[in-house]
Amino acid sequence: MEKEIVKAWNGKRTDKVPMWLMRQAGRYLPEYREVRAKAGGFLNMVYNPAIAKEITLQPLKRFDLDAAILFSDILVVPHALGLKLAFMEGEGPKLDVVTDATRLNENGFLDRLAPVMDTVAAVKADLPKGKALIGFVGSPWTVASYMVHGEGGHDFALIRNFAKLEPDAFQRIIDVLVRVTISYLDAQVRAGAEAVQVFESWASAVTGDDFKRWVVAPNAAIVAGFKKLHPHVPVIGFPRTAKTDDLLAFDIGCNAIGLSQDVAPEWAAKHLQTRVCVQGNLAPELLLEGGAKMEETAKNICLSLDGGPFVFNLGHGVIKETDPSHVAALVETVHGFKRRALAA
Ligand code: 1CP
Repeated sequence: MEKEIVKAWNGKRTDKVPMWLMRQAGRYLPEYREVRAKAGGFLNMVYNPAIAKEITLQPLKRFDLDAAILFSDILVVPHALGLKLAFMEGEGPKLDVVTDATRLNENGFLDRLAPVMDTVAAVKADLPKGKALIGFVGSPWTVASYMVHGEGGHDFALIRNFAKLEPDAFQRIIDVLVRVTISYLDAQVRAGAEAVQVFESWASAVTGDDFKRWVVAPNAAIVAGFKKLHPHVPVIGFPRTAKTDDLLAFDIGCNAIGLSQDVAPEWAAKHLQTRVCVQGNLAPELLLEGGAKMEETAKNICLSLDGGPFVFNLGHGVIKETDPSHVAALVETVHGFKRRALAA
């Protein structure tokens, strides 16, 4: 039987509103912090299937969420292409700087990610009944922003400049990322992922024609390549903070579109939900705050998107200072939401 959340991603309006939360596994959970302290570093967790499996399942032990998302990171892709990667406590990721695609080593790419696929298979084997497993990747533009800058928390000046001054060299890097991303998504699905999310977290760093070339085109190529291999596995696109015109241009064959909190749900109901499932979009700051305002806003999002296929989520990841009891209250609010009967 098709799981409820998978049905929703596939475009059906479900009886209840299914939900998961970006960064649902992570530093706001004391059990995550405990494992992290013992593991001695983020990458030690990501490449250890027993630990990564435990962390992936931690939020489902506490909360009645409808899906688990693989515990990993978007930067394992450049790492598996041979770039040095480190996650410094409190500083975010550091990566070798690359502006020349010939430095990327595609040979053995998937072999180096074998532990991640082992995690997927191990989680799948132990997944509670009715829950789905989400695999994911970062989109080429977002991943390339870390490769060109060598770190997170940057201002996109270097990548914008590089794309403008050396579009052919930049295109070659994007082309490698498109290719390996399709094979990595394929491997995650073969290992057991039931849906995949493509994170274009930095979509709003480009607009207009640049958005079309560096955001829309590579994502469209990934979705098309993936759909050839897995026509029935839902793809969720997440072009975070893209402007509404750009969001419309992002209609590239994804089954669902994830929305950040800056998009009005009423707008999405009218312009997106008629064609795709909509996923989103409570502000993580409201989850941090908790209480009546969070619950009212969550209900209003459910009401606005009640007319079609809908999966509840945040507009971005859970903030690390969030009290886990707020997550429990949010799950109760969303799952308690009564959808209206639609005229047949
Ligand atoms: O414990 C720690 O200190 C590490 C914090 C952390 C975690 C928990 C990082 C470092 N990555 C992750 C896990 C992670 N990353 C997941 C796991 C599944 C889940 O959602 O529960 C996922 C899907 C990601 C994806 C990811 N990594 C994105 C896309 C989503 C988003 O948040 O926009 C991005 C941009 C990254 C890069 C990254 N990894 C980690 C950090 C701190 C960052 C952001 C750096 C920056 O600000 O530029």
